[in-house]
Amino acid sequence: MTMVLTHLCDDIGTIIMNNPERLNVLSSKMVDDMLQALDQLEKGRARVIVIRAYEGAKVWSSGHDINELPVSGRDPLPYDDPLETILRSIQASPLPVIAMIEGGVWGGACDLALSCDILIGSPGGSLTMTPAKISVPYNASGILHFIGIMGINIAKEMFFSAEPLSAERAEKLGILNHLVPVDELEHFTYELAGKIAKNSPLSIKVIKEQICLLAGAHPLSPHTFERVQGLRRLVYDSSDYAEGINAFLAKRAPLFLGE
Ligand code: YZS
Repeated sequence: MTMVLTHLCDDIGTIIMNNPERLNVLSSKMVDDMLQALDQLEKGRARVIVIRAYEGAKVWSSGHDINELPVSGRDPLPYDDPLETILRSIQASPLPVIAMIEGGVWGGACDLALSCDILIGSPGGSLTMTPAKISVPYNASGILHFIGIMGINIAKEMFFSAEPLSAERAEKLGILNHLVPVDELEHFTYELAGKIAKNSPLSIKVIKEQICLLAGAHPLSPHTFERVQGLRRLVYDSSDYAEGINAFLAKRAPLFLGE
């Protein structure tokens, strides 16, 4: 039985985490199903993806399946851990991914939400980082991820206190892009997704990867610099680039072909 529901409508793909009994715990089965859904949507017509929980969820996701954490002596979050795999897949996806968040987000599910490109939450929701609660050291890529998004002091408070960070505070801190009343959350999310879906997929794909590469805050290696230049050339050499300019000048909607 699949743990996710997948939809595609108007070039917007949706992945619904759908395991109410276990509060959308990120078990290896849930992650496998999410990876399949992501792959299917990336290969299809989707131009933007929304990741959400089932309707009315009080818990968006309860994080890594604690039952699957390895017994002592082994790294609880190794590179090939299912949770780490889905985080990298979302970050590396050529499509913009929107996290539509209602309810509580726990542990590794916070990293999952933060791996999305845009986060939209609603009052009453929260983000709680729990490694210190179950004596998990977390991991370098995850910690760097939190520092990069929320700054060192908020990251320390989240990790050290393991206390919920309210959606209201997360929006003030710029962690959430938008805070929307829960009864408007779906409409707001899909309206924004629709606007993104109308723009140049090639340009968005290339800008997303450039942001990811440059946000790494490491000195640019020659390889990274040349990769960034090559990505940019992909777009300004494309017919979409000419189409975008011609459509604007002709005052008509662009027809982007992704090439
Ligand atoms: O008792 P049953 O069998 O019905 O199962 C319960 C919970 O045990 C289960 N469950 C989980 N099972 C495995 N791993 C989880 N993360 C997990 N969360 C929940 O789901 C059934 C319903 O849970 P209840 O506790 O009865 O529900 P409720 O009283 O509404 O409380 C909901 C919360 C989410 C507050 C509560 O379930 C909870 O605190 N769950 C643990 C949340 C957590 O700490 N997640 C982070 C796990 N760790 C990680 O993601 C990383 C390794 S790290 O720690 O590094 O961030």
